[in-house]
Amino acid sequence: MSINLRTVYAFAREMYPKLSTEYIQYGTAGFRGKAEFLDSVMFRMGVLATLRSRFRGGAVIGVMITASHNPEPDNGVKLVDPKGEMLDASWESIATDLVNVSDQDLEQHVAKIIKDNSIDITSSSHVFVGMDNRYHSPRLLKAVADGVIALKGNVREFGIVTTPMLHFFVVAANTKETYGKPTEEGYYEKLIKAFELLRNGQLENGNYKNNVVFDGANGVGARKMLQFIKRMNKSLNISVINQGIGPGKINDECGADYVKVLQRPPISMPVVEPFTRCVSVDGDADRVVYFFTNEKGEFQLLDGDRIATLVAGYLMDLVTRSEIDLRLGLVQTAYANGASTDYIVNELKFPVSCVPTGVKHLHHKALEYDIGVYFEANGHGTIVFSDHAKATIATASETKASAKTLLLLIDLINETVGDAISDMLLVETILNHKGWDVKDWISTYNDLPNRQLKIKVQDRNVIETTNAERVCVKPEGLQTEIENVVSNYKRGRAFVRPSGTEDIVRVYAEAATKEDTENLAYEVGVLVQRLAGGVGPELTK
Ligand code: G16
Repeated sequence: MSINLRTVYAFAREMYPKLSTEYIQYGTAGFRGKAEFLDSVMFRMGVLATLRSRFRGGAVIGVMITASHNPEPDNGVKLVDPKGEMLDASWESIATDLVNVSDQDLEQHVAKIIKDNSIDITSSSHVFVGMDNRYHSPRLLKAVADGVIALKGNVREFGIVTTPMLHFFVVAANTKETYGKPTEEGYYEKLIKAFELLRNGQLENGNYKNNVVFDGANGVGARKMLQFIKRMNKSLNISVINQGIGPGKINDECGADYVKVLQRPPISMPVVEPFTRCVSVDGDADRVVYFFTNEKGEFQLLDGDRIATLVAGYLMDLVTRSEIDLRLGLVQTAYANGASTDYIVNELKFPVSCVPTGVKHLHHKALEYDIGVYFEANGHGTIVFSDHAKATIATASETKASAKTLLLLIDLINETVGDAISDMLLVETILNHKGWDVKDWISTYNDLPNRQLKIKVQDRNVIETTNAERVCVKPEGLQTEIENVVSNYKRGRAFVRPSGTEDIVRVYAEAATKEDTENLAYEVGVLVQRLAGGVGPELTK
């Protein structure tokens, strides 16, 4: 096969010219921004994925077109490496350089990537592409596909799928179907089979009732959940709201991010009995949170920390009962509620580590354990099992029922990345086995009141952090001022960091009471506005 890099330039010039010279940065989960400026980014990511596939000996690389939790006008791209993880950190700067180079320099720049990484450009390459249901996604998908075609790679399009489905397909193909079949049906089949075997005909148990309300955020998760329902043997009654039909916009007043950050139910919530389990996923269905209202009509959230603690406790119990010796660990970020960390360390006696925001960081840390549980407070996470863990569990399952359960759980869990639907089915399984309702679940510990703010600044990169984002090192003086403010609040904790997906600075605060938390968040927000170039309206309490 002969490849002429001139073609890459020709495609770029004629079809995907760079419309803006503004520097674009690889963020927490790839590139993200206003959809109208992303055509050239997408074309170049098609090129990059093809090079990456050749670099990895022809393994399948995934490209997902989505802006996940962001508002409808935004779009973005997530790259999936052969084992289902996010693109290796060492290639993030290659990606950034590639999207920022001018059209004129593109041909030469691609030649340099090929040379620097000793890529055999004539070898085979495979790229899987999927998209969310934003109206601009098909246009951007075509740009990615053209990037692959420009380098004579093989592209397979999956159409509208959730992000975790695309991760699943990539791993399924790269493991020669040991992980599952790389098709939509293969995905549904694997998860539903494991879920129904784990249910074993027991639909209700103790306080556990077999009903759940599912907020699909007007995104692809809603569509796919409807497909699940069609294929499930009535093993769970799921009513889907915010299905993406009609005027509702993706993530607008609904979805996991809205529910978690604003701590309120999504739009279109039907009137339900107090304590009914409700679930919200985000626009590409890779994160999930639970919520309910109590008998006083008060909103109660069960976020990623709650899911992590529920799962960790349950897995530990199964491992103990199976009499096997495996190293379990839990990974969180600075956003984890202090009460959840206390519970994990003091009650569950689980080793816990804290890493920077971004599932890419959590996933890598979790791989250090035999069973690594990772969840961000926003509901993004999964569980990874080492080969040693899988083999040990398989052997034990010949004699122990608890190990048999563990083996089925491995099939239910989408280990490749956080998967809202798989995570939800896992939570439903655990609650069902324990005979728990949300009251039992939430009573395991008391969350500290917490609050997040989004602050607009001129340039969010003036903020730099260290120590897993818990300490701000720039601009100078901001950290000392934050510490001064925090010291006035009982159980106070606060940090600030630039978002890697939105053009804002995030403020997190927690304290002993709700009022203190609101005041602390406000005070820190004002500090950010004053010391980091705030541009938004003045903050009000
Ligand atoms: C992405 C990442 C998450 C991260 C979130 C927010 O989620 O995959 O790990 O927590 O962005 O990141 P930031 O605070 O930097 O904006 P998603 O669901 O938007 O893909």
